[in-house]
Amino acid sequence: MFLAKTLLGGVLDVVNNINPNQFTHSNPIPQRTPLAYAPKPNVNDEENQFHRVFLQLAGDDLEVSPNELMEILNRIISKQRDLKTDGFSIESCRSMVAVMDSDSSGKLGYEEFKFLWNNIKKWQAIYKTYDADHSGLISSTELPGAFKSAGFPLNADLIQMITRRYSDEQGNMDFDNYIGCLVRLDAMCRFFKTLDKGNAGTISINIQEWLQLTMYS
Ligand SMILES: [Ca+2]
Ligand SMILES: [Ca+2]
Ligand SMILES: [Ca+2]
Repeated sequence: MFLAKTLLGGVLDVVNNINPNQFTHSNPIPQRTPLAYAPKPNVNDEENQFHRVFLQLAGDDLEVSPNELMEILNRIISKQRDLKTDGFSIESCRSMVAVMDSDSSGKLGYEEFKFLWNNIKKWQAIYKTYDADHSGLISSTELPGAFKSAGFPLNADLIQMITRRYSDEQGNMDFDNYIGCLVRLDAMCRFFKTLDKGNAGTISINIQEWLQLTMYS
């Protein structure tokens, strides 16, 4: 009981001294548009090209499953020599799909996937910029700047907690952990904003909502 209280106290402390309005999370994921799969004449080449790539990756069901996501991400990062990673695990891909799955299909449709993809591209550029010593890893001193640049100016307590969860014993975060962490952080901030309707900085949720949020993530 004492331990539980202490742990909860620690979490509450962390939560109390941050201001959610400082965070610049992504906009809401666009709702599924059934005709979005077919290339449209009025969109640019880049969009059409992305459509084609998506169709290839997604296969017959037109959705990207956690396994398909893992395959794509690992194929791409294996070509990036300046990023250190031990590869995306199926568990981290399941988690990313869960927090991005706005229509609860269990997989990523076109809009959901595009949303995730654009964020990964943006965060990859930040990773390379903030990897000041070119170690291929984000060290504990590089981390605050990188996360701030991604839109999340975290306080020291949160940086410490994130390092404990996502970095190795030397305090280094590799690329797959970094992306997994940011996808989750961004999604959790988005969920918070959705629930914080009056922009008060606090939310009230019941056990059902809490479990839906935390167990499918
Ligand atoms: Ca598929
Ligand atoms: Ca989905
Ligand atoms: Ca580094």
